Amino acid sequence: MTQPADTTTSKPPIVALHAGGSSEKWGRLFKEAMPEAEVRNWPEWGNRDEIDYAVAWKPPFGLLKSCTNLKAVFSLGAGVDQLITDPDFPRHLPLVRMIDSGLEEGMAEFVTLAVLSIHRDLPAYRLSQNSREWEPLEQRLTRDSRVGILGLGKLGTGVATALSPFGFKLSGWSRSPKVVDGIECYTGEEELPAFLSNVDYLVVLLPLTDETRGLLDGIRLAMLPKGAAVVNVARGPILQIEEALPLLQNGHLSHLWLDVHHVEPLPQDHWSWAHDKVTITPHVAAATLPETACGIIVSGIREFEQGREPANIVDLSKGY
Ligand code: NDP
Ligand code: OXD
Repeated sequence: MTQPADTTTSKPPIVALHAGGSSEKWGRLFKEAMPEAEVRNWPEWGNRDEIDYAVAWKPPFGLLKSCTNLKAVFSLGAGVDQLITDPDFPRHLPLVRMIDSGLEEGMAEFVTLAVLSIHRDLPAYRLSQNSREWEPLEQRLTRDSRVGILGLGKLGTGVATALSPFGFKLSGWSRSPKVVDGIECYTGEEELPAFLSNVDYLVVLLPLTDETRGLLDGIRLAMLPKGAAVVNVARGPILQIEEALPLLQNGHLSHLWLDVHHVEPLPQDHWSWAHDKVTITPHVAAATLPETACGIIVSGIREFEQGREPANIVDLSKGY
């Protein structure tokens, strides 16, 4: 456990943002939500020793270490691998991850879209359209189709809730045992083969950790029933994409929907761009929107300032 820093000072906090994309909007909304703070937007971080809180998505390695008096780091993502893989990440500090209704809604929407698209053969119809072929395919019932969610956390359970009204058979896999109404729950490595062998559409929503990196190798993917599809919206390195290729080629896997990739942006020359059985999206399943997320971070900073710890502190020993 991290110790709450001595944060009970009267000095207004200095908050440094490294938001990537819409940083101007983040800066503006942050200043509105926390007028008492001094908000510094990257690259204008000024004297780094003065910074109290860093709020970041994917800062350059070493940047956080150079802020010597930080009280806490806030991840702009639900995942934190992009921060803690920095060998110089200040591991003694509390790291707060993003849990936000906007993110949960976005993910539920996106995975529903992906699963329904595959279930209703949209990728195949796109190919037929490209070659002007009128080729109706046999429709399957949702109640005969099984969706398995790897990772039954905040986003995984939200996805299950969104898919439930469609009538799919739902299952999930997590590290600790769970009982969730309407979801057949599997736990731990020993139950992974049983879980995989009962899944037609596999949704990957695990954090990237030492335990999950490369988890979906050729052997585990082959445990899926013939014709299964995989939707990876977690992190690229969880799926061993080169080991998935032969299974796509021999028809064991029917489709891969890849929102996340080993290298992002996905290199121009990667085979997956042009594969008929692969849908590529550019890591857009669920964005952290400043409109909903700013207030959450500000509340977290205020908790620290009052000598308390906010919820959602990452357990660095588990990596998520
Ligand atoms: P949570 O921490 O809430 O949930 C993670 C789930 O994975 C938990 O159920 C956890 O089990 C399970 N898990 C972790 N390690 C293991 C393991 N070794 N074996 C079995 N189960 C394991 O995370 P979120 O749901 O908030 O987010 C999931 C991931 O989604 C993020 O880490 C991020 O990588 C990705 N993401 C992708 C986005 C995109 O746009 N593509 C957007 C947002 C997030 P337990 O419940 O027992 O702890
Ligand atoms: C996240 C992401 O982790 O957007 O939030 O990938």
